[in-house]
Amino acid sequence: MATQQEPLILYHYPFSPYARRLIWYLKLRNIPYYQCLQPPILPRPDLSSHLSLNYRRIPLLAHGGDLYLDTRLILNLLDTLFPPAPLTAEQKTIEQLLSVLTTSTNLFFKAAELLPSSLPVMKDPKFLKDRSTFFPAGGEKKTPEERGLSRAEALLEVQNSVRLLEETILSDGREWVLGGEGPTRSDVEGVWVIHWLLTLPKPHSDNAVDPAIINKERYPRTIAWVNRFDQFVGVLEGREGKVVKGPEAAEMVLKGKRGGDIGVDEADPVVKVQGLKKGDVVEVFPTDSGSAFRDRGRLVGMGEREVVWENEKGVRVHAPRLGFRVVGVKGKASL
Ligand SMILES: N[C@@H](CCC(=O)N[C@@H](CS)C(=O)NCC(=O)O)C(=O)O
Repeated sequence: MATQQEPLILYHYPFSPYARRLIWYLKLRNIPYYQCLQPPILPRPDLSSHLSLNYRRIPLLAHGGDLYLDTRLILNLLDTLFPPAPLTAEQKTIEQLLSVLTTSTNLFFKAAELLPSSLPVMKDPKFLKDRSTFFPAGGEKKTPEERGLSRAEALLEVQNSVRLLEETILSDGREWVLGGEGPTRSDVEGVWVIHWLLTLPKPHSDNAVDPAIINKERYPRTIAWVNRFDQFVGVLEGREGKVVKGPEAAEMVLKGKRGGDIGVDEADPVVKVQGLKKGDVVEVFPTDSGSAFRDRGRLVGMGEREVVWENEKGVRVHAPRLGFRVVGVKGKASL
């Protein structure tokens, strides 16, 4: 692993709810970072041309010459580089289960389905075309009735996650998920999807989430917690990362110190079934969304938590194992 002193560069665009997970956490922990702002739709030459990356999802975090994909892996990296106060086993369980609830289920896709057509971006043909192949069901043509039913079911799923919080972790009236004086990673893990929908500007938030279904009379603790969190992070001024342009960011990454030497675990089931070895050419891509955007490189490391490869520009790319496929490219061994 590169050293903690290597710069962190966050590639993102501000209205990405996934990116907010990281920005809030960086600010809560007062971790210094740079930010390289990206357009909300493709192309993103700062990544595709400058760093030879095909992966299309936002956000990404560079740490020296290592590029980390996916907020699940990135939050774990930040906790390795900047260890937080130790948690009890019970607290860690809450944090991890909230992460699973919001990042490893279909909750985000359901919430995205609730984005109302009143939002300007949802009227932008370029945005709609760009996203039509991003979501798993993006290409499906639906009648207005089918769309209405599907949105109703999506609302039910979001409501279910709100009720879960109301009836479990927040049920004793605590201010923050782990108790204590302020929010922690556990709050970030739990809040971001519902915060996204409820803080859309009016009237879009009411169009997204029917106020007759999700409101402070029905879910007083959860709604108060979302508002409390929003206010807390809203005043963490002066902690914004310095903005760097793509070419400057790329130079920092390409000259950055590289880590990622975790070795290839021969006992790993995916390594074993394909007979993968260090240096083999692999293709890696996410299986839940944006799966058409695939990267190739030489395998550097593979273990139960992450896969690491080096691409043609020498960037060490890290992806989590869950939700990503690693396929050996035998016979066609050039990058
Ligand atoms: N599992 C990924 C999901 C990231 C994701 O879906 N991000 C959305 C933005 S919120 C995205 O990339 N949308 C398509 C795009 O921006 O090109 C993570 O945790 O980082």
